[in-house]
Amino acid sequence: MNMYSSNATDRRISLRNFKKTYNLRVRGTDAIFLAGRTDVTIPQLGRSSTNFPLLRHSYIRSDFLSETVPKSIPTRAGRAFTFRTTGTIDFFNGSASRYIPDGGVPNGSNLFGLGGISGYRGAEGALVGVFLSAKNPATQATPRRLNFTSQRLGLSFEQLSPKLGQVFFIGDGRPGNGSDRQQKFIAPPGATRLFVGIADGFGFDGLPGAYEDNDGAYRVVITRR
Ligand SMILES: [Ca+2]
Ligand SMILES: [Ca+2]
Repeated sequence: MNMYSSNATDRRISLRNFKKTYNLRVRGTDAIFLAGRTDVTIPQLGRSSTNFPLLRHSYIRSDFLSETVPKSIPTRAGRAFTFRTTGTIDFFNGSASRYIPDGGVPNGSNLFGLGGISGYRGAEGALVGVFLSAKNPATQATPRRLNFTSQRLGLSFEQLSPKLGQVFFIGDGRPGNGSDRQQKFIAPPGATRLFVGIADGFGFDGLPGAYEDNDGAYRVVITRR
């Protein structure tokens, strides 16, 4: 093989690997606080487990669902992500109110962190993400939470560089106000995985949990560059 064709092949491969698109379905029960938690087993509804860290309702209804582990895609430091999202989630199953990926009340959620994954302030029930290394986050310090209320980061930022373990707002991936632009999210040093899921709690506040009454899903198309 001559040098020219070898280089051309290498170049094609690197270009092909550069941009990749993933289609994911993020369920209302995909608990972002369980991202990377290989030490946790999700107990059946009505059962308990000493190492299960999420709050549950004190009662069970026939339409309740077990919490689920959020999905992840691979990354490296410095990769840039954009998102296209659709779908709705009902956070109180059977209620008439369905949330879109940008979430409900914009400043309504005020959740604590858990096991190396930060808390979250911002829109209730929005699509959120978290970058992790290959380690179980519970072996790491819980980082400071990001604040997406209108007084702080808001929902219309152009670009965001969250740290490892910091839960971040994604929403519909666009800054709003009719803009066609896509918001850009940059993977931090040490990142090997991007998880997408839901930040829930009773009243979207306090300790994470209250996932069992969440119905529906957001459809998410992720582009990694
Ligand atoms: Ca948005
Ligand atoms: Ca709920």
